[in-house]
Amino acid sequence: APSALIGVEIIDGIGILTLKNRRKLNALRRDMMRRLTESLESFAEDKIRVVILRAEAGMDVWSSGHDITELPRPGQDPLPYADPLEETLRAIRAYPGPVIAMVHGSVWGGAFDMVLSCDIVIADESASFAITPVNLGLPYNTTGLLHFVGRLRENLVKELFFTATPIEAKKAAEYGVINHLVPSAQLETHTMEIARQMASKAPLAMAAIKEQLRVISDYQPIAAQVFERLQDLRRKAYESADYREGIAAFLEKRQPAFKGE
Ligand code: KGA
Repeated sequence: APSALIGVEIIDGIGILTLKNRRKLNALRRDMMRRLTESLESFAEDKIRVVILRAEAGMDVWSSGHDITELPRPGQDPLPYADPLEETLRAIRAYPGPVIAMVHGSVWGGAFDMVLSCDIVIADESASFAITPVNLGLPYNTTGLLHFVGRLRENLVKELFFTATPIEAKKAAEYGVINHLVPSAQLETHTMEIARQMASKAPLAMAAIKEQLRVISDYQPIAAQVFERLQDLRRKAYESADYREGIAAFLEKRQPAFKGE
């Protein structure tokens, strides 16, 4: 059952959402993303003030990112507006209270975007972060790039995207991906402490501040012509043989050979 792949609990008034697709290293399936979005909506209705997003205990991969087997086939935009992962990112960003990412293990692709969409990141030494669309030949979406540029320095964003290589916890903390880097044994208690502290503050003021910050950081006007040019660049990439090759290579468990066409 899809709902079994997402844990939904409320502990001490804190909403806790747990990724539990262990067999596929928490690949972000569509049904899981719908469940996450719905859970955030019901937490908001129940006036849950703070949410923690985590992976099931004992996993060394926090999430392997977008479920690659569910990516729209080559020739179609891989990250359309209505993609369930995109909907979840919007739900996290619009949640009327803090959403804390609690990270143990490696974070890949769209899961990194999800972590950056949270308000605060608390992680241990096992955490690492990679954004990997160039391993697949996948043209990332403009909104997603804005998420990275809004949070991180541009030279780091470029290094991450162009190498698709994970950065380790220490460097991630240094560069501001992680708010608090704590020993593994303290990850849960430290995260709950910060969650409780935030939950004791004035929720309406917090919701207003979060929404203002969201609108300010989303406000990046692009002329229609410019946006259409960017879409053409993206289309050229997702209609290419390389994107087909990138997906095929992952499914066949081999290295891709990219030709630039
Ligand atoms: N989607 C679907 N299945 C996945 C998956 C994914 N993202 N990642 C892993 N799996 C499956 C994998 O096919 C295998 O299935 C199982 O999970 C264990 O993985 O058992 P099966 O049926 O063969 P694996 O590879 O055997 O484990 P590992 O050797 O321990 O390696 C772990 C990592 C995480 C390093 C490896 O699985 C990996 O590289 N996964 C892909 C990571 C990634 O690049 N994700 C980004 C996805 O793209 C994305 O989010 C976007 C939108 N993007 O980047 O633009």
